[in-house]
Formats: sequence, C-alpha cells, structure tokens
Amino acid sequence: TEKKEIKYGPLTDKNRKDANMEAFRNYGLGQFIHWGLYAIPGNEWEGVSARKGAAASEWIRSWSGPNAPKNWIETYDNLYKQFNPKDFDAKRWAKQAKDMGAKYMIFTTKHHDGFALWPTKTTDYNITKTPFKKDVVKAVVDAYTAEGIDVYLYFSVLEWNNPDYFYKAPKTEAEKAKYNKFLQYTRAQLLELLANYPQIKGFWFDGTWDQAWVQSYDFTYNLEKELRAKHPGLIIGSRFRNDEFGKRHFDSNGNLLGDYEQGWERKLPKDYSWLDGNDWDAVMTIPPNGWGYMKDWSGLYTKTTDDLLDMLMQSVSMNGNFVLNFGPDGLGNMHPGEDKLAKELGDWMKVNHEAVYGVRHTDLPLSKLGYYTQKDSTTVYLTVFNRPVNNIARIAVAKNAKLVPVSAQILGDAKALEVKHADIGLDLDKQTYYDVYIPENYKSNRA
Ligand code: JFZ
Repeated sequence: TEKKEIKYGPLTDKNRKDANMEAFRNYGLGQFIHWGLYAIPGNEWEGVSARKGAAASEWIRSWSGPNAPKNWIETYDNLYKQFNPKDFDAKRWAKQAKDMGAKYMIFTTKHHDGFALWPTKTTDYNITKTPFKKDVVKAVVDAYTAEGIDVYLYFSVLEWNNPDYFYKAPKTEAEKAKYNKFLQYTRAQLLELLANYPQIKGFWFDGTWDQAWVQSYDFTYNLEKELRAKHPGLIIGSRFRNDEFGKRHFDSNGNLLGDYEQGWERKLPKDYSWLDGNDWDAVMTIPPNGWGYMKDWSGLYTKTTDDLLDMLMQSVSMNGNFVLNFGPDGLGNMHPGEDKLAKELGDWMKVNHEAVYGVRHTDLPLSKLGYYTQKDSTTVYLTVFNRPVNNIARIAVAKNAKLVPVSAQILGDAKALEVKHADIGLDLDKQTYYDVYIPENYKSNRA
C-alpha cells in the first residue's frame, strides 16, 4: 500500500531508547488515581444512588441520572466550596502504592469538569478557592517521587463548563477567536504543570476527541514540540493529537502518534501481533466502569485480585504495563475495597515481582496454564492461573528451540523442581514438551 504524505505525523521515534522510555518499559504495574470534585457525591445525589447502569461516577455532572436535583449542574459546579479532604495524606497513598508494587502512577490534575487541583493562574476554578486551599498535585508528586514511584499527570483537554471550549470546529471569526483563547489557556496550563512539577515523567492526555481539537492539528503538533523541548525525556501517550487527516492515536500511515499506545482502556489485546511492537499500557477500573469514587459497590461486579493478576500478567506478557485505578473519597480515603485489593496484590507481588518488572514477551507457544514473561536469555517465568489437576506443568517449545527448560523452581522457594522431557510426538505442530512437576502439597498465595 502507498504511503501518504503526512506533515503532522509522529514527533518521536518508535520505541524510544532513552532512559525514561526504558524505565516506562520496565514498570509492569502502575496506579491511576481519579480524584476531583466528583469524589464528593461518590456517584450519589444527596445519599441516593445516581447510578444509571454502570455509568462512570466522574461523569455525574454530565449524565446526572434519574435522582439528580433540578439544578444539578449548578450544584455540581459549587462542590468546590465543600472540597476539604481532612484525611488526605499523599504519603499514605504513596506508601500503599509502593506496598502494592506500583512503579508509576497517573494523577488527575483536571478532569472534564475543568476543576484544577493545582494553584493555576489560568482560572479561578482551582484548588485555592476551596476550603482546603493546598496544592494537591504538589503533595502527590512529592510523595510518590519520594517513594521512588514515577509520576504522570492526567490532563483532560475537554472542559464541560468553559465558555471558550468548542465541541464542533469553530466557524465564525468570533468563534475562532474564542477557541483560540481556549487553546492558549490549555497551553498555559500545561507549561505551568511542567514548570511547577519538574519531576514528572509524562502526561496522560484525555478528552481530545472533539472536532475543534482534532482540527487544531497544527496547534497540537507545535504544542507537543514545545512541551518536549521544555522537558527533555517527556513521555506522551497516543491520545494527545491526530494528523491533518483527523486520524487519532495512529497517523494515516499507521504510525503511532506519541511514545506509547494509549487505547487499551478497560480492554486488553488478545494477540501480541495486534500491538505491532509499540510500547503500551492498559488502564483498568475495579468496578465495570467508574474511575472516580463510587461509594456503593453493591450490585456491581468488582474485579477480584485474581482477575487483576490475570490482567497484569496478560499485559506484561505482551510488553505492556497494567495500571489499576483508584478513586479516593471526598475526605481523601481509598474505598475499603481498594485497600483490600492493594494489600492482596502487594502480597502477591512481594513473592512474584521478578516475573513482572523488566520482563519481555517471549515467543514460546501460548500456554493454556497462564502467561510467560522473559527476564533474560536464560530465565522465563510461567505464571500459572490454571493449575493442572495432575500437577504437571507441560511447557511446549519449538523442536529447534535454543531455549528449553532445564531447571525450574517456584518463586519464593529455592527447591529445584523435577523437569522431564516429554516428546509426545505431535509432529505437525513441530513442538516438543517439557514437564515440570509441581509438588502436590505446594500451596501458592495465589497463582
Ligand atoms: C476517559 C474519561 O472520560 C473517563 O472519565 C476516565 O477519565 C478515562 C480514564 O478516560 O474515558 C474514555 C476515554 C477514551 C476511551 C474510553 C473512555 N476510549 O478511547 O476507548
């Protein structure tokens, strides 16, 4: 197929080789935090569930629901007057994330409601006008950085309550002037974030799907250049901008726009080939869909530790990072269900982290037992989710494979396991097999 001439294609190389991107590639596990005014209602209007199916709690201003008061927009936009999270302690969050095993975190500086959690000079609709007053973004950046966890800032371009924001492309000169004001405001906010929090590693952009933004490709291209020049090594996902043909995430030639693919949201790739060798991460909610605090989890399926570990290992087995979302409440406390999952994940990670950090996809034939990850030329991990009833983990390798299992052990246990070659002779698939004997009395803390 013919290559298109593209002026607004990628600004960086595929699989950047610098230290920041190498670190990104090695994270394995991350934490997302959605925190803002939506944490106060927590998916309820005056104590009555506002839920419409599994509608996202941070969208309550927009979808309102059957139990919303008549003036819900005004009610919502005034929530900042109540924002006073007495229990907020970023160090406690960071400690929990560290214990869970997270190597990076993404924090919402401003969601679609337009409320800024840092003391921005660009708008009054910010943290300094709340009873709390203090810079939440700074507290988070400092606390996580002190724990050795890299920080990325979530930033929604879309703002529901900004009169200068446009969904459709502006047409008249007056509209264009207004939207241009909005673009300059967005630029100022991003430069401010870089200036205020120089430790951050990247931006996680959102709310970039509206036509006004899509048609501002010259502006977004130059802004990306400017941000990168201001902050060498900055990491930006594929959800920031599009090419001049309106193609988002990937340009019209299929090249990734940004440093990593950002489209894996509440979904995971089924096949390694889909990823085309790009760096990527997957972001995941615990409830079906709901990023901000949801007071009441009843009646919803919330993912279990086993669900999440399976997704984590599926991600890292395909060279992706897995990012688990937390939505703290209006006082600054995690949901008790989140505390429980963080603890259980951390317990597992303490024993098994070797199979998660700094590992790569391995081209062994897929296993029905779980997921492979590879550390170096001689170490491969198999995270077993489906333990065989006969306790024999059969590992298939190509007949001409250079890497074959010669010894095996269970993480956290130095004892060598018995390994036997089992050439069962299925010649058509050109594979041979190695059987690893799991001690019958072996009881893992999970997979
Ligand atoms: C967006 C937000 O609307 C949502 O509130 C949350 O912050 C989430 C992380 O991001 O939601 C999206 C954005 C993009 C897709 C789906 C949901 N997408 O590309 O499939």
